[in-house]
Amino acid sequence: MIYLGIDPTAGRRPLNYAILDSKLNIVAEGSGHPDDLLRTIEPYPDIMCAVDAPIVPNKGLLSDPAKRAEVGLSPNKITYSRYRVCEYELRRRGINLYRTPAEVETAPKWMQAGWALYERLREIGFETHTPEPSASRQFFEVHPHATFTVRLGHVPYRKDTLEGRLQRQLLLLEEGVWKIDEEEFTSPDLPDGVTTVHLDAKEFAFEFDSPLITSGNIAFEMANTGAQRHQIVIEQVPEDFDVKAALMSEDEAEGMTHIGSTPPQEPGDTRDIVFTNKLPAGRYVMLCFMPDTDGTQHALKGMWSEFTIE
Ligand SMILES: [Cu+2]
Repeated sequence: MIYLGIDPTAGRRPLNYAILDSKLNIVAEGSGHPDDLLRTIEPYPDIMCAVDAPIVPNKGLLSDPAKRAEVGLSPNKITYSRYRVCEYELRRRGINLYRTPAEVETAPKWMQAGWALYERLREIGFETHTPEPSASRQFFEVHPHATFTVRLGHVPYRKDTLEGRLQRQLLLLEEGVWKIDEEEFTSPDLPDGVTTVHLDAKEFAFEFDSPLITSGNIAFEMANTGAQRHQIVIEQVPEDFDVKAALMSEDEAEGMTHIGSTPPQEPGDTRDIVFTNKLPAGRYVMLCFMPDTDGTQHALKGMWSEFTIE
């Protein structure tokens, strides 16, 4: 069995996709035309496929008084009458998403790309997923924002913000549903000439001896001395970068350069953080985006620090 995720778009390459094997390792990812994708998946008899697009145009069920009564809407009003039932169910739970029209021609281009794709998949034996499946190739509709909201237990930050990306990546990492194959967490010996800076991570601060950071030839020896799990994310930022404002903002922070990050560290853990390349002169911020018991990210509770390399 392989797992295939597809995101239809309105762009020149009408879909993005990723394929995971049965052990959830990424075996392929890319973008292109349905033809390219169908060639790629041809060798696999068993495929579970999730598509980020409505599976059918709107059937108008919510304009039927009986159906409206059944889902708790006032039968003779028109609220939500232009939404699909699933869209109404998500929206009334605070999860906003697109509205799927009834007419194919008036639908956004990416939805049309989605319907064309579902059709192509049907032609090669895919059937809609059911709880007791008979087909070995199945697809279903997903709405990733809804999935992340349910898994996290709250609505995440927008996906185009740094915080939002990290929330999603951490969730995937923690639930073990995604493995990053090109990153390896090893314990290499420290190269010569490297100054090791001890770093305590606890609720909710990083503590380290900043005068020790005299050049970019450094390594951190991070110890989680707190009671919760912590991580360190290091970003290089411009001289005039307002870290607090960036953390509070819904918009994507501009000018940050990602240097590296650790996976979540358990209380009591110690980890050496070694940089492959000597850090260039500049201003750096370290942050922890692990969630507190109330779901707030540690960085928002003050778990961030900065250092400068001359
Ligand atoms: Cu933390």
